[in-house]
Amino acid sequence: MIIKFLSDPIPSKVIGMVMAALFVAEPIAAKTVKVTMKAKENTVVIDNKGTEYPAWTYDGTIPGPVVRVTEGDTVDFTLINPDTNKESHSMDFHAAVVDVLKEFSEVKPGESKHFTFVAKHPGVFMYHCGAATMAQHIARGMYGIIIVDPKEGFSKAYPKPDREYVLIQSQYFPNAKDKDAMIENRGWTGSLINGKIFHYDPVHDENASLTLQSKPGERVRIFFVNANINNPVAFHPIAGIWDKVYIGGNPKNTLYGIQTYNVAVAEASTFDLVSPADHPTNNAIVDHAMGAALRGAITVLMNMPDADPKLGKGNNILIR
Ligand SMILES: [Cu+2]
Repeated sequence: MIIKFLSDPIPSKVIGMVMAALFVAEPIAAKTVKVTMKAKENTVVIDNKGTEYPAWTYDGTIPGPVVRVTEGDTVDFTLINPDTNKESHSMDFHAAVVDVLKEFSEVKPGESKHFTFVAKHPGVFMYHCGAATMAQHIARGMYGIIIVDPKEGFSKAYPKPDREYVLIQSQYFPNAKDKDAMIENRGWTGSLINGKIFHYDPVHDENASLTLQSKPGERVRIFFVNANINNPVAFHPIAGIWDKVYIGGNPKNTLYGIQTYNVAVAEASTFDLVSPADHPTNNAIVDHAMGAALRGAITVLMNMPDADPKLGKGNNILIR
């Protein structure tokens, strides 16, 4: 009977139904993502020539680790504050809807804190330490990004990018103890991009060895966080136009053909850039506020045929 059925010609309608079923996107099952971070009061290097700075960090680096989940996932988070630290620290995920006095409260040295939240809104969000004095805890390095990918996945409105990069900008205050300067916006001498002044800009810094890379014509998606203490960022791709800007990183909030997008303090948004396909080009992705650009907020994106195939993919979206 079965053999007979298989030997019959399969009606084209059945083939059509099977093909349709294959191409209907399965809703992604929500999962629980465990994230553990350790507050560290450690020295980091804040420029390409090796200048050291007494930072406060998540897991030892500025910025902290990239957290990436899908809309609907539960984030199961633990913050460890080792007894070797001097300060209390905390975690404030902007992707969470919880109780500031409970989940986000300070954790003393020698203690740890555990909480969970559901990432209900797709987008890109800042996370940071909220322990007093908050300006100092952020300025000294306790911030990072959480990406909440939309559960619908990619679509015509939110196309699959060829490369993805994280850029997080912050103000550098060389006097790590001067909280008043941080609050009053005095004495900042650098703009950090992913923790370093002119991190990806060999044009303005002879010690810089890294750039962002893509192939001509590729869609490059930038997840950008403004982790400045006080200043907005005029985010602009020199020699390009943002093909799309997803405000807050949510595809439902899409702008088209934007030259400069003003990113508020603690705002994060997603930016798509598509270079000409027929020849190599370069972009300089800047904070067009000159006081920030010339203090370090310039990132070179090279669009060239021999772009490193590993950059902007997998774990290489935040280049260190
Ligand atoms: Cu802290």
